[in-house]
Amino acid sequence: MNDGTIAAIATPIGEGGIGIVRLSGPEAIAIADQVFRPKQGGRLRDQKADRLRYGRIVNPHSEKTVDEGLALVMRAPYSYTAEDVVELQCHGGVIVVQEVLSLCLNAGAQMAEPGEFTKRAFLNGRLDLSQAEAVIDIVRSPTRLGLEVAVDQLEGSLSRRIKAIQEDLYQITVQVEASIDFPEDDVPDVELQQIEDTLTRVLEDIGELLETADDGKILREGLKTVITGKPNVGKSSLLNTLLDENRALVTDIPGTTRDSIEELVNVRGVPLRLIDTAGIRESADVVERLGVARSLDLLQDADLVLHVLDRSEELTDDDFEVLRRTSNTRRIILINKVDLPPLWDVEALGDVGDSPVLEISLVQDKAEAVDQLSDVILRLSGSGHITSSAGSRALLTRTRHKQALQEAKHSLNESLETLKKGLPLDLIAVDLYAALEHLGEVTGETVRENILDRIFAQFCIGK
Ligand SMILES: Nc1nc2c(ncn2[C@@H]2O[C@H](COP(=O)(O)OP(=O)(O)OP(=O)(O)O)[C@@H](O)[C@H]2O)c(=O)[nH]1
Ligand SMILES: [Mg+2]
Repeated sequence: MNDGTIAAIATPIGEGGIGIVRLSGPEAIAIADQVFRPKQGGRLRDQKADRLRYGRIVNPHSEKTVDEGLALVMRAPYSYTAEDVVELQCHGGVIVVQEVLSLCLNAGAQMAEPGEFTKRAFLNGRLDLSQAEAVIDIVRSPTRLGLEVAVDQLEGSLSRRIKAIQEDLYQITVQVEASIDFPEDDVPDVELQQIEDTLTRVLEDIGELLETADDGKILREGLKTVITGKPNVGKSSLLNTLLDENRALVTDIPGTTRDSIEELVNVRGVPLRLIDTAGIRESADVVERLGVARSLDLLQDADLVLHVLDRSEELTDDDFEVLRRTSNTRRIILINKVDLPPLWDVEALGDVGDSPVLEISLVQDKAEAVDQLSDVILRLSGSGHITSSAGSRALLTRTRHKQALQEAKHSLNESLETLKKGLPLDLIAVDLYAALEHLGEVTGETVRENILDRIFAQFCIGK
């Protein structure tokens, strides 16, 4: 797949200052020469690299001008893909950019697959796999902190950690291989102890990395936070308050919210995917029942639940039903409407486990409510420390990384067991190689083609 020349629109479709069509591959410059006429004459293929040329983009059959624009030539290996790359910059309009792309395709380029530019950068050895993944994380990053982590990863923070672990394992492998070659020699005890120490240290390193997986996932995807409670308790008011805009309808009619609404909120650097849901109650209304069913589904895979209760109304079975359903989830209980005369107090809730309980008003003191809630969210999401140290360390940002490291850990635990049982050294070789292979999956050394396709399919076309 890596030998053709690909083309794609690299800028978002819509009106903008400029639109860019990007070409990459051996014929990139020749194709650009077919459709681009430099104002000063000559051809792109004869010019020095890394120079912008002003000129006309034309239909080569009629020489008719499609737009005026600039051409930027980058020669292999000094480009994003490490291949010859040309960027044709024209005016940023929906039709004009598509016209320029068509010209390139007619001149012999193939339409790029999603993520194909980055995939080529990986296949050509310019980025490893975790760095390529960081590219999409940079584009999608929901907060500045997430961006910092992604940029670190692009610069190799995770790759370096993995490589260091691999180095240690290679060292052991060499020792083990040596003992296999000379089976009659007894391996000295010192050496066995050394191997055991290194294995233990590597396991600790892997354990440390695995501990970062939750933070990494939160920073990349956001903490899935579901606001729940019976109707009219103030769930939509809470969404609006945290968003600081009137996103959801708020009325004093119970059952106002029918469908769930999701918005991204930045709580002191921690991204929350905040979801307002329909109030949970028994209802005869078909639409409301569908909304309630959806709310219950959302509760199933929430990372965090914000359970809102109304202190100015008697507690009902619906309140206790929601408490029961969320008892095994990380949750915060928000006793709302404390500006109104109370009809019950915290004790009435019974045992709520270790869920923090806050008393708030979303009408009288919004800022105070947001402050209190932010403190608790930071503490509870286990991400208070993310904000202080995320930029300075490697984080596992994907389930893929986590799985690979868990498998590596498993193999290494096996080899440690074998070693401790005093069994022949060559028995641990298999597990060592398995661990090395799993570690290589993170950086893409040992990853299979179908996995690669899945990873790059998440990218947009032109990236
Ligand atoms: N006095 C007082 N009223 C509040 C407070 N929070 C919300 N309300 C009012 O309570 C009513 C219901 O608020 P919503 O935010 O729509 O409640 P909800 O839980 O989303 O309701 P449903 O969508 O019907 O499930 C509105 O009239 C709000 O203005 C509060 O802290 N104090
Ligand atoms: Mg609502």
